[in-house]
Amino acid sequence: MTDTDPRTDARDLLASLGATATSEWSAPGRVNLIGEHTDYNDGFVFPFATPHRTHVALAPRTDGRLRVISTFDTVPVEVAIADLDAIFPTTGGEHAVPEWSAYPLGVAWALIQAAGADPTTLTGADLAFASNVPVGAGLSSSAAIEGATASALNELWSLGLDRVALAQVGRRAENEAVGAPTGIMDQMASMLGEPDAATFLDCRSLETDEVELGFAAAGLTLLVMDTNVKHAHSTGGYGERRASCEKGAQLMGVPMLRDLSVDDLDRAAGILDDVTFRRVRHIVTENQRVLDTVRTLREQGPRAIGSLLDASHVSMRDDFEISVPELDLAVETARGAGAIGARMTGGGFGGAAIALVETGAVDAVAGAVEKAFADAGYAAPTIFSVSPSAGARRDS
Ligand code: GAF
Repeated sequence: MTDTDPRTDARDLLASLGATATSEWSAPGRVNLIGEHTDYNDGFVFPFATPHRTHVALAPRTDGRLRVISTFDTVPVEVAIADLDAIFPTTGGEHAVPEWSAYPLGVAWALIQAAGADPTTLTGADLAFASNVPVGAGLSSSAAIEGATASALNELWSLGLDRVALAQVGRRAENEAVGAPTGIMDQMASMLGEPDAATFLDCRSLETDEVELGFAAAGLTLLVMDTNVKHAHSTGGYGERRASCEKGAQLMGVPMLRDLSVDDLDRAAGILDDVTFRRVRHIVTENQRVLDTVRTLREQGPRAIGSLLDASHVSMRDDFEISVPELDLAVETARGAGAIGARMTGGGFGGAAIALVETGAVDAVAGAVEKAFADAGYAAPTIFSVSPSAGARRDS
């Protein structure tokens, strides 16, 4: 994350390679309002794009090579487009290129695969990246890189893929080039975001509906409380949770946990061991909470969704066990200070929580959370408000 304007930073970085941008692109991070770990179970999610964006400045090359550079690592990485097949797919995060560059280069590889393009015919490019999406905060800095890269190269190479196809390209890069076994939510949110709306996504059909949130009109603000506890989904707990879900579906005799409803939970309790049952219960009830949130928003407005956000957090804390003490403290303190509802957001094991707050109470809630962290001896959280923003786009 840079403090300066990331669009200017990306352009300047490209200039430092001796290249001049012919196009500039950006894609946002995302906040998930509700629906956690449901995406890879073919379920429902309800994210929105953040105002934080990753920018890429692009200059074509004549030699069939891709060179990527970013403000995170100003040593450029250069590969021949024709060699991408030899680098990807990779497994277990073992990259032949530095980890950050596996995101844009993996997207280039996945784009070529998706379009069935002949790599030897494709124009090379220099791509320079800068971002103000917080990294490791559960706000999907990775989908922002993927969305910006996919959009830029899709046009450079005249591939004509639509936004959903570009989201699938981003997910494939993340799964097979970076080695993180994630679902499709983040890439869809980053590609499809619209101001003042969240994307209600059915992860099985990939059908979407943009649902107006109306927070500002209702006098509400959505706060992000980044605990600054960093996480990564290419290692550890994320993959274990995914494996538990697959085990639960198999033992329950369904293709995916999406195919279970709350009416199946009694039967599940008789079949599954305690841990697998609780993992399954989280997914089944979380899917229902997404549906309830969308319906409640439409019928009663945003003030009525607080208890659904709260219940989602409890389910992630107790059943799915992906929260950490810092997230629980942020959520409990925000609620105690008057938030309408609060929950951790994203994959968990660190990252950020969100709180829906009366706009007039923002300072009181933020102050209470900061004080609680100081009292607990935790590093200071980073607290800011977000409003739903536009998805990936060409900026010039
Ligand atoms: C991460 C993943 F990338 C998403 O696909 C999703 O599973 C999320 O964690 C949890 O809801 O952001």
